Amino acid sequence: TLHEDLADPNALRTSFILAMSNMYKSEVPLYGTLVDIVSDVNKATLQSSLDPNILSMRYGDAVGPSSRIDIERHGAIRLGTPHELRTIRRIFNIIGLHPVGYYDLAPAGLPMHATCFRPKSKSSLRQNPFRVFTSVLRPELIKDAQARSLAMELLSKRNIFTPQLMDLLDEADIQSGRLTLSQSKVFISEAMETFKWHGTAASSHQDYMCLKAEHPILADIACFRSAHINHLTPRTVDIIAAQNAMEQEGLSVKERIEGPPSRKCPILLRQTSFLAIEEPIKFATTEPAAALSLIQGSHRARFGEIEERGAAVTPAGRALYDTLLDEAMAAAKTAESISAESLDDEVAKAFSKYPDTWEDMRSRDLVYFSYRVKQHQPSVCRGAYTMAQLLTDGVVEVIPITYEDFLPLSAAGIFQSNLGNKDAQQLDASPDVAGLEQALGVKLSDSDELYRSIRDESIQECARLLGITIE
Ligand code: OOG
Ligand code: NI
Repeated sequence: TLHEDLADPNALRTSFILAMSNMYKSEVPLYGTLVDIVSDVNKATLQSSLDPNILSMRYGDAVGPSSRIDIERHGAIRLGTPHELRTIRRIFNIIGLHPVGYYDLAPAGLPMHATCFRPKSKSSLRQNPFRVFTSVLRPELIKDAQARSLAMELLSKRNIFTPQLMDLLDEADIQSGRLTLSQSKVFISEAMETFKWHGTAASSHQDYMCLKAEHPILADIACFRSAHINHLTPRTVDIIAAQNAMEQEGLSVKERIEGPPSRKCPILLRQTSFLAIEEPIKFATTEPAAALSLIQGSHRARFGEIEERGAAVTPAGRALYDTLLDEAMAAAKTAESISAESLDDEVAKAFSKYPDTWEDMRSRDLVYFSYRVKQHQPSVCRGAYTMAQLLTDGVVEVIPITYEDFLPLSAAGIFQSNLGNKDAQQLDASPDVAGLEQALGVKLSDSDELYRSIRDESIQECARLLGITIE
């Protein structure tokens, strides 16, 4: 029957990211350099740290026989319309990626909002945690009416999906969201058309310049024939070592590392990037003298990025993170601007108030942990226990749950440093979760619920294995 040869979304995700990685490497050769640097740093770091316990606490899923780190990437795409977003959702569903969380980009001066497409379950995350930061234009936030209608007109004319791809999406709809193995091969190559770089623009040079003058992001979205993958980010276990290695290779690295400061117990996400590259692009021109010809221009949007992932934090842990980061920003702010060095100093100072041992963070419920029964645990009698008791008695051990999402402030910093407009004005707009969900055609998942259920399931599993109740 049909269902016998439906492709597994997790396996398909791996083929998909390999295809994307190869394509991006050929488009942006520096990405290949970056992947090599990160892979060398990861190997050296994981081999030099001796204590396997410290390793697995510090790097979580990145270590051990089923390590996912070599394959782990995140990408970013910027979309123009609700229809594009909904179609992207249908594509990603086939490779097991689902929209999680809402990111408001208006405070960063961008007329956009975003979600993270990623796997949701523990087992699919373990197999391949590929995620894509997917932003979409909110035209109502474009101030200039002429630029707004130009962007809308260009977007209404473009089609970033091939007809074969659209057919396969319809097929998947009647096969419970899956494709057969032979359909999958076509699917991957057709999907790459949506994400690859097309050498000719979808607009004239004049229109490009007009949108760029209003906001560089508008030109990047509306003037192209595809949702070109903006960057593909490998995960490093030591971002400082990787950053140093990038500098040694002569890459012009962004001024500072975004996110929390360096810590004994890493939390959330630290990121840095090298600056966007200038890429040649041909534009149609509307000038009569040059009728029907193409003129050579260039575009700067795509860049290389690396990230170091730590533990996922609870709402309390996140509130403390936000408060301390705000405190540091306020302290570092002089009349005109914030310098990278003074911000780093202030962040380090402010974060001395963030507990930095796993046990402190666990007892104050700042971080999500998963629990497991120790290999050689003392035997326990039936009955009811508290988790604290089981930990003290050495029956159960904890491992921090890796943060699988993004940080909007870091995203804003990354966006801005690469668009070259540092002094972006905040847009005065409220978030529009309902609008994003309507465009997607599904509800957004809540990342806290996902982390909580991974934690709670691990506790139930401990209780089951030990034959006890845990309260
Ligand atoms: C997305 C920037 C966000 C990250 O790692 O925070 C991002 C973009 O530049 O389109 O990728
Ligand atoms: Ni990124």
